[in-house]
Amino acid sequence: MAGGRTTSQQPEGLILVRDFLSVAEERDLARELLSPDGPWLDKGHLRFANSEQQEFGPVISDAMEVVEGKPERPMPSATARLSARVAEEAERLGLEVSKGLAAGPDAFCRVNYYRKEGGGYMHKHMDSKKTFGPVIGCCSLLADAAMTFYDTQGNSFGMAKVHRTAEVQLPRRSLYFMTGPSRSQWQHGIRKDQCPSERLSLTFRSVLPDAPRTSAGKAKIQLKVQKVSPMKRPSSSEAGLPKSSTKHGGVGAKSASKLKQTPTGIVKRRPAAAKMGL
Ligand SMILES: O=C(O)CCC(=O)C(=O)O
Repeated sequence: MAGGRTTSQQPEGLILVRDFLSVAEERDLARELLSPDGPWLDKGHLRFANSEQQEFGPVISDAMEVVEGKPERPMPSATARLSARVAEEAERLGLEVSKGLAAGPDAFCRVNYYRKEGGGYMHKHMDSKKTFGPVIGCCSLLADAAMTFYDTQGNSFGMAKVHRTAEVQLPRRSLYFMTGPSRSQWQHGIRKDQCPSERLSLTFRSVLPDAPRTSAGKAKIQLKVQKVSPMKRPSSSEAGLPKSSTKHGGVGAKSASKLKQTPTGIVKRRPAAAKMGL
C-alpha cells in the first residue's frame, strides 16, 4: 500500500487539455481500435494491468528495450491522425520533444482498453526514462476516470518510498501530458475504483535514439497477437464496425450466454481479469 500524504495539488509538469477530442474523433478511434480482430497483445504475464493492449511503432520488450529486427507496426489511420494532433498540441504548448510523438519511426503508441467489469486498473509505475522521451501524451476516451500520482522523488522501483500522492481527474475526450516532475519524479497508476467504466486510452511516447536495444531472440516479449483477445465478435451493425472474418472468435451458442453487450457494441467474455492474475 502506498503511503505519503495526499496533496490537493497536481504534480508539477502535468498538463490537462480538456475536450481535446471531438465526439466524431472518439467514435472513429473506437471503431478503428475496438475490433476483436485488432492486434491485441497478451501481456497478462506481466500482472501489470487488467487492460487489453495494442502497441504501434517500434516493438518494445517487457524489459523496455527496443527489439531490433522486428518490423515497425504502423499506427492505423485515425490513431496516426491523433498522434499528429497530440504532437502539434505539444509544440503549441512549447513542450520539449514533440515531433517524436507523431506517427513515424520513433513514435510509440500504446492503446489500453479497460473493461467495465470489476473496474480497470494499472499498477503504479514510471514510464522508462531510458527508453522514452521527456514528454508523454495520453488521450482518454469513452469515460471519465482518475489517476493517482505518487511522488517517489524519481525512483521508478515499484516499492519505492512514496512521499506524497495526488489524485488527478481524467475527463472523457481530454488529453494529458506528463512532463517535468510529473514524468520523471512521480509514478502514476489507476485503481479499479478510479476507472469503473469501459475506457480506452492512447498513450504517445517518443523512443529515445539511445534507448536500450535487444535482439528478437533475447527479448522477453509475448506477442500473441490475436490469439488471446478476450474480445469476441461484436454485433458489428450496432458497433458500426466492419464485419470480421470467421477465423477469429465466432461465438458459439454455448459461450453466448457468458457474453455481455457494452456501450461500444463490443461483445466480450467476462472474466479475462482472472486470466491476467488480477
Ligand atoms: O490509461 C492511462 O491513462 C494510463 C496509461 C499508462 O500509464 C500507460 O500505458 O503506461
